[in-house]
Amino acid sequence: MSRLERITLREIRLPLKEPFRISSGVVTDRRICLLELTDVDGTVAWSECVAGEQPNYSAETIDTAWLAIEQWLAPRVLGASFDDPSHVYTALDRNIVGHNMAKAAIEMGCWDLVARQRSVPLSQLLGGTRDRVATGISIGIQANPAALVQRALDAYEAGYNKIKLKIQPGADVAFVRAVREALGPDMHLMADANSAYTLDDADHLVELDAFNLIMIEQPLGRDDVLRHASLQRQMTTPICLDESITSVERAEDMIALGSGRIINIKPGRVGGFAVSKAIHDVCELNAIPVWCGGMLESGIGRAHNIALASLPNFQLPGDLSPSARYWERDIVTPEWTMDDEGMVHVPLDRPGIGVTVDMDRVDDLTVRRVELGHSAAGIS
Ligand code: OSB
Ligand code: MG
Repeated sequence: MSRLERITLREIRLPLKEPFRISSGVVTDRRICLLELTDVDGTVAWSECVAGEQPNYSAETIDTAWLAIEQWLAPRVLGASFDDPSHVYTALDRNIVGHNMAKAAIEMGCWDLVARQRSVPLSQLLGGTRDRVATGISIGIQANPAALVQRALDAYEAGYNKIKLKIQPGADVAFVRAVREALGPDMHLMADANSAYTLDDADHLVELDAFNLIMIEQPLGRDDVLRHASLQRQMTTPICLDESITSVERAEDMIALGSGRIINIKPGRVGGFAVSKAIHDVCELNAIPVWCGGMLESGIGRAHNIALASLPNFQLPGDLSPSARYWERDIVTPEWTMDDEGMVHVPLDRPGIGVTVDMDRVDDLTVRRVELGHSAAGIS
């Protein structure tokens, strides 16, 4: 990889078409941190930091990530050149605890940069084997079962290959039952609790076994694997872990303990593509299917997710909905769409992430910007 000269950090504000509610909070307007990475030859790459507005999904927020990137992480890579993008994570992780989403933003930007330097699509650089990825939708918590059924019917009509329903105590069994009855037995349905339950709720959660869900995502604590193993022994529905899997080691723990049978890989949550690939590989060896989760990304983060989801063990539809599901207008061209089989196409005809950043739109939406250089370049 040629030397990295500059990282421009930007915060943009992007309003969601409608608020997105999970058990731990609601998002109305996304505050998104974008990274523009420039190498010594003037090649430009992009990435997105998926940290949220509030520390309700993980400890990180856009503000902590901004600080971590500016103060500790960017100086590790600026002015450096790596033999291979898979080495960047190691450099970022040494003696810096946590901040996975901040690390991932830099690391994934370096993968895009190398893909562009080598003139290959990001999917190819990562080892992707698919040219289309099955698309699912994640539907936020609604006020009542009827409202949720309406959303689910709309998603079914739109052609999604999987429908994920956010649940929480008080909005679970009756809500899931109503959707299953409305959509029939064949639709791939799942529920995501975002850690809203404890093991004391096991008998209640077992009631969800009646609805033939393809999985239940993260019912228990965000850092737990032990109690999930106990719950999995009590439920027939496969458990999928999201929040709990922050490293390859946690994926190995899940497999060894039987805490779940599926993993949702979000590259931001685990520190980037190198760790995502390692988790993908360890799961493949152990016959654990994975799928790519989402964090309400703009078209830039979505491009990275889609490239990752083109790897072979991404066997289940990802939370990779088209741009129009989230935004009035995305910040990339072309916008992300799905075909009439509910598949998103992996851009294989262009180097890097495969979409163009709409700079006018980004400039319009930018509320904060900082340029990070290295001392040899005189702008540190
Ligand atoms: O748990 O998967 C989750 C969004 C924000 C925080 C956590 C989650 C989600 C989603 C969104 O489910 C999926 C998407 O980006 O469409
Ligand atoms: Mg989840």
